[in-house]
Amino acid sequence: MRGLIIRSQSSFYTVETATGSFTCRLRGRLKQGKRLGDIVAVGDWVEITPLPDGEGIIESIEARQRMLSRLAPTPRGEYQQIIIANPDQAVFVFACARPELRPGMLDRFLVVAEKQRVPVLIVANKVDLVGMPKAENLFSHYASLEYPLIYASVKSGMGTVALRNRLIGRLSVFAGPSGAGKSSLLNAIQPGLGLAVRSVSQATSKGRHTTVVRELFPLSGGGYVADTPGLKAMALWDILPEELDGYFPELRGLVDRCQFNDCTHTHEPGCAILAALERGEIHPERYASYAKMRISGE
Ligand SMILES: Nc1nc2c(ncn2[C@@H]2O[C@H](COP(=O)(O)OP(=O)(O)OP(=O)(O)O)[C@@H](O)[C@H]2O)c(=O)[nH]1
Ligand SMILES: [Mg+2]
Ligand SMILES: [Zn+2]
Repeated sequence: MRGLIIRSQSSFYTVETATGSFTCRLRGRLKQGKRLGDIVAVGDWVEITPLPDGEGIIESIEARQRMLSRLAPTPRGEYQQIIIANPDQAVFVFACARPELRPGMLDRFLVVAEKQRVPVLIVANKVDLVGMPKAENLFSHYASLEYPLIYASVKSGMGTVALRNRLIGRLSVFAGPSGAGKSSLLNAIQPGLGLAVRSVSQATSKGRHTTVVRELFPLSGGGYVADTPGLKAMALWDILPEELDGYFPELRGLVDRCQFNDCTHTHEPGCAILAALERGEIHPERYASYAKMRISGE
């Protein structure tokens, strides 16, 4: 029987199938051998053998389409921790004000999503606090990079229908600074949902090693949402300095035109990116984010 892992708690997994949900453990042989990463995670599709009393055994795990993961250094080598398996999109919620937008933080999130090949949706929330012209001033260049962008206000109701439509039928992982309005948006979409997510993220933030998603919340129209515990998941940094330009959509098409093939695009002569910046073809704040990450190497 095929099912989706919607919750994990120590070595128990809740698997949702066409005929209900089962509390499952992993078949012993899946745990054998040298392990350099998580075997299974929330968001994985698995094959189970049902047992009486709503229990079951996970027999096999389907290949993942994609995942958010991090490499954690251990004495035995790098361990791949899976934050969530098979997300259809990462929804980055940032406020126009309260808290003030930190573009560098959004750019870091976008780089991580690009690296992990997870499609992105940006939500610019709290438009009511600043008005549309200011909101567009802050966010519109992300839309020109072809990131889908929704302007929203929980207060006025702006954008909540559009957001709901983008969530239905998909597995979405939410992230963003505390106070940006993730829980409020989820409540606007489905009453009680934000509260459910919030109580879990508050509970897990007390734990020490809780960077992974523990639970998917179903949407009444189909699909699931997950909250990332705090910002830890998106602050992960396994990116090599020389690959960074590939994770900026507006830079990656230009690098072939730089004079030096090891160009860092920070000071070199004949740099196509610096020239494009000079011509006003690259947003200065985006370039500043790139340069900061490139120079600090994190
Ligand atoms: N003015 C205004 N306030 C909002 C809006 N959306 C949320 N808020 C308020 O912002 C505060 C924080 O909202 P939350 O939904 O708890 O933010 P969060 O992103 O879930 O924060 P964490 O759970 O801490 O990560 C609350 O007081 C909300 O009422 C909005 O569109 N406009
Ligand atoms: Mg919240
Ligand atoms: Zn260059």
